[in-house]
Amino acid sequence: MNMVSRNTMTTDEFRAAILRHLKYELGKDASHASVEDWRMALSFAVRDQIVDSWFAATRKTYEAGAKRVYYLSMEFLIGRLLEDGIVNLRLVDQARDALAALGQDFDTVLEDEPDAALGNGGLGRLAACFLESLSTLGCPAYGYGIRYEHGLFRQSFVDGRQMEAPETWLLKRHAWEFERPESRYRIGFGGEVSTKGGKVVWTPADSVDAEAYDTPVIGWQGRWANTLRLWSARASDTPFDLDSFNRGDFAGAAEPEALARTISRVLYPDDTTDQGKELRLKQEYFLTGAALQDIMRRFDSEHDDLGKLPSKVAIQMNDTHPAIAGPELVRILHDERGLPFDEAMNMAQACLSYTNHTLLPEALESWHEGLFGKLLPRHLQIVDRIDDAHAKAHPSRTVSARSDNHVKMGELSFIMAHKVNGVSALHTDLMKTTVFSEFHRLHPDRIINQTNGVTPRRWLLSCNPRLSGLITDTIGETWADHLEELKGLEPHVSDPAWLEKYAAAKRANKVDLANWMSSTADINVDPDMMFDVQIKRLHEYKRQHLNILEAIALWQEIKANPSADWTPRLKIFAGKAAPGYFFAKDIIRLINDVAKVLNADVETRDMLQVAFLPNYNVTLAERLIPAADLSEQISTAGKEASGTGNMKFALNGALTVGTLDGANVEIREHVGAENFFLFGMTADKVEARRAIKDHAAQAIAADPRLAAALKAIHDGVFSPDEPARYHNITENLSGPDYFLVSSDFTDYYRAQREVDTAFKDQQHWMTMAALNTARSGWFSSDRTITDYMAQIWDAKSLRDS
Ligand code: B1H
Repeated sequence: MNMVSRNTMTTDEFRAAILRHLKYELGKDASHASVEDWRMALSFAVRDQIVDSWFAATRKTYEAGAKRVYYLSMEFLIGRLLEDGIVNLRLVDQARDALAALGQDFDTVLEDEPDAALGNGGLGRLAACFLESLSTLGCPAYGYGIRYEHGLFRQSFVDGRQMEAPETWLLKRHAWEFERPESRYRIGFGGEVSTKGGKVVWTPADSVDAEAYDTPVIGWQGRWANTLRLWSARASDTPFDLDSFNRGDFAGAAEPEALARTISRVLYPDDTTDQGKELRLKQEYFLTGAALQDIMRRFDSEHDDLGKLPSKVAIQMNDTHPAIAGPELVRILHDERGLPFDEAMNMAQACLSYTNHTLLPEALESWHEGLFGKLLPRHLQIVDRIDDAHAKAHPSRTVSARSDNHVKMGELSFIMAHKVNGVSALHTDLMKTTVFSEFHRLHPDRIINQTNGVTPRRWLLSCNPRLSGLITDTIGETWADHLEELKGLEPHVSDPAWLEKYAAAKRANKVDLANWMSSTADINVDPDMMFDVQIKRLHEYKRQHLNILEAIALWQEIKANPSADWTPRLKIFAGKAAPGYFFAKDIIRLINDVAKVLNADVETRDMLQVAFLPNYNVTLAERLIPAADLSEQISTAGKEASGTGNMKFALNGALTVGTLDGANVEIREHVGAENFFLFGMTADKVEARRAIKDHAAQAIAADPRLAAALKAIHDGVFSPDEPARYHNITENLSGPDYFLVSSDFTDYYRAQREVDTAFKDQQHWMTMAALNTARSGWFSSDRTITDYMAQIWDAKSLRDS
């Protein structure tokens, strides 16, 4: 495989560049350099190449006077950047060889980089994949986010329980960002609104400054690079309080700076639950206010006609978290630039669009008007005018951005966006029929679907070199940015010699993972077991508890009949629970407790083991996905908006056991129903089932396996020191069971036994796996972004192709 070594830089040049940075940037002699020094020197050598491409892209954008896309997101889950840069610049061989010549091991140096965990889960990782695709496609774009000092907490287990520790990614040196002290904006909060000379003036009571840090985002083959601009909070030129300091009040003297900085201190550790906290609203306005000032400054530097704004600026709101962009842009255009209100509103709407990522009622943001008005008094007035204008234009409407003394951010976003998109076909349909049904009636052209995608550079080329090598050997090297070309693998799937190579790549990945687990987590497994993987945030709707219930039921069956022909299986879990989500934390503990009992059971452990790997993050995903045989996508139908892990698994040749939910529906259509293990209730049946008063009890009565598994938990089989530990879980699953775990159990168990049978025929299994790879090309985020560009942003590629 040679596709990764076409960059013109030679190994010798690369080695010289590393040594130069080591000496002059880091002030280290090679004989005394630590792994971190080598990582930094390597990163700087790579960064030099990225910066060249970055400047060229910026120049081209200015020369063309091109429209730019601005992706506003509270989360960018970018993970490690060094390998990404090396892969996209096709410098893998040179980097490996140059380090070897310097006596350093490439993989050890890569491992030293901390994950930038500036996101919770799928929404944040999607933003990162989108940035990479925007660069690969040569679309001029900025990502705007917050430079959190602490990303998502670090998870460990003590006695099976989740412990949270602060994530300190910035304590290690970070090679990728450029501080921009000159790009600093004041963000006001609170204060008064008055009228002066017929103009409305907002005089904030407090303010913080937002200072920019830029990270270049390199696209495939280094043909283009965009910017991720993250804002860091600083005290607004409050001079250091020397008087306090001189009086000995050292803490008091530093207080304004410390207070200001809290805004960018920490990422909200929440996924699909509403926090409703003042600091969160402050963070949202901090990001959005800074981004919009920056956007307007850049626009003004190039154009004098404000009317051109919608043809030069496309602003995407990643969920409602930056939805204050609507009223803020209206405020700028009306209050500051003097456009009549209606014109300001229309112009803002022409620039703005909104992606909805969830229909879960608890995740739909809404702010009490007291809090909202206290922090953003002018914006509250503007929201009311926006809502009035919408009401006037649609007198029959009953929906509103203002109800129950709240500002409803979903409704506000809908009104202020020219396009609103869902993230999978099913999710978009549900938007039209449920949460946004009335809006959809009023604005039938506004809601469109943009099924999510993932970048194949990180999620295949880089994380799975064995499979990538085989693909390149088979169909040539252009698939990495034309992922539909994977279809070209299909004719080879029926060739036993080729299939053997495919299987060998998977097996070698499993051996790597098994070795890694045995050295880091003391988990010893046979790589020929089926690797059955569920990795995602912990949430009842994602139903990790359904998975562990099935493990318990299977264990009981194996014990009852140990000599039957079982298919050996390792169930791997990873994922974090929001710190305040106690039920989810109980599920983690239960899985760990079950793992302890099952893995110690000499009678069954060759057939079934369970492992919960701590501190799930992007890097762990990159390790697990290439080694997976089975992908668990088992959410209650209608609840998972899309999922993106499901796409990564299919692309890497794991078969899915899943419900008809989110993008699973489209994955199944693409890979073929015969290459997908379907189970469970469909979204349209869920409500009727829930309406049955004793649905869980009925399901339990009808399935002795389910009853026995629940009883084992209830009796303390997995928590003998505290038998009642999981009664909250068993009572939930036998009573309200909102997420229909019990009702879906029987069919899930059936599907899993089908999986067992299929896995026994490895030739057929590998055929199905290879077909999953061959048919997953559509799930590239290049496809998604191409569609956003055409259907939402009206943006053009400037890349030379
Ligand atoms: C998704 C979120 C989310 N949907 C609130 N909503 C958050 C909501 O911190 N918060 O307050 C954070 C995140 N995340 C996910 O988006 C969906 O659940 C997935 O199904 C989807 O694939 C992903 C990307 O579209």
